[in-house]
Amino acid sequence: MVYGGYKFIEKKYNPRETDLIALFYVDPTKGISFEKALEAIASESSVGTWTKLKTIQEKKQNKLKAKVFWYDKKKKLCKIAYPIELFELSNIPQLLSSVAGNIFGIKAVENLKLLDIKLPKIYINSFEGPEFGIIGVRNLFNVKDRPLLGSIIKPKLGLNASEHAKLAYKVWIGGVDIIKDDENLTNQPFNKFEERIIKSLEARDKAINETGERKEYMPNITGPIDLMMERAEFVKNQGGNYVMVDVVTVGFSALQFLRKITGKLKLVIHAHRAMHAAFTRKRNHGISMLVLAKLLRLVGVDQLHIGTIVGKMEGSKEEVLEIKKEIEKEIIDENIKAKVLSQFWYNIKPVFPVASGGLHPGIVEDLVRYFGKDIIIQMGGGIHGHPKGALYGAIAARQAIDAIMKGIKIKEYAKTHKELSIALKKWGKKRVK
Ligand code: CAP
Ligand code: MG
Repeated sequence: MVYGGYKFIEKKYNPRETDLIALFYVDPTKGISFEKALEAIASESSVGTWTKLKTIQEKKQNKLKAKVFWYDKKKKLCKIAYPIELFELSNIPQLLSSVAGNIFGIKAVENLKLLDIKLPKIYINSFEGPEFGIIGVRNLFNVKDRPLLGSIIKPKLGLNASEHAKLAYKVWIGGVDIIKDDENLTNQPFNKFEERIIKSLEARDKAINETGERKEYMPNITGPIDLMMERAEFVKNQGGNYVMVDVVTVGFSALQFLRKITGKLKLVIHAHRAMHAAFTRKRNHGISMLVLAKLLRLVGVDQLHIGTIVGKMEGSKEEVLEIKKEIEKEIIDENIKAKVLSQFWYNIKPVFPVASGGLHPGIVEDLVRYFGKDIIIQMGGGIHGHPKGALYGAIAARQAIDAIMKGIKIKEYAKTHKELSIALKKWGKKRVK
């Protein structure tokens, strides 16, 4: 089978250590054979086009072209090895333009999903990875062994800066460790960025003094990179230790630049993934959340939303737990059934997984059963929707975590903790649909 003059299927090819390997789900267009579709994908994502070229000798291309070295027609899966010379080290946009670019639009495929990418050591080593990672964040809070508790100020939009800070203070006093802005709150006329940061950090410091616990605030600095740079510096100058970024909407170019800034300023990056589901959600088309999570670990976010299994956002148990493994572990074994390639992470620190979306005190037991204790559990409505208000909601959420840490069933603990008992009366242990 030849496509554009070259043969890309080479089942005898044995990938080199330095090759980058991509795992795809491939659904050929009606009338196109599976092999033809594989040829078209390998060609378009490496060196070829639709016709044979007169501009380069075949021998040279054979060295540089992508090779389809494995495929399973029944499962519609294939592995493609790309010589590392095709990529610019420490340049994620260029990587995506290759293995996640034109190929999604070629007529030879009806559907195409990039499921995983195995990154070679030379590529991994061209990135810094997280500045803090799980250990660095735990040291910041001096909390070594329990899940961290976060809250998102709700409503998403509508409060002014003073109301935002006052609500944050209540939730910190109630027992929450970290408070974040919502993903679409940045600098609106009713809640100006600088005023919110100043007032919220004052509230944070007041809560620290009154509780004796470390508390942190994650301001959303999302915007054009020059603005994000200014905002990161402003947060640092006001005594902040975190920035929150909507990493998909700002894009990898801005994120790679921002990572340099936060490295110098020693700011923790909390990565919100708003818009990811536009391309991760469909089983048979797009780019997996696993690939997105790997690239974000590589660039160096410290905390990343990975899904909840039990909350309001989609994400199966298998998929979410594979993502958790991928951002935490140093060595990942290949598991084709789970559509995961092997991966070494060398000296790239682990990223703190964040579970958020439709969570409330009644499902904290489920969360810890699935995720263990290395998890940041974030509640928006599950705290701000408490019948007795946000302070009670925060107390109830912290009581749920305290119960787990004491090995007491939440229902039992609620008998002697009224804030938790009111939350369970309202939401029970049900999963938000
Ligand atoms: C959660 C949240 C988060 C989502 C993000 C929201 O609020 O603030 O943005 O969890 O989803 O706006 O929905 P609630 P994911 O606690 O009130 O649901 O973590 O899947 O990216
Ligand atoms: Mg949100």
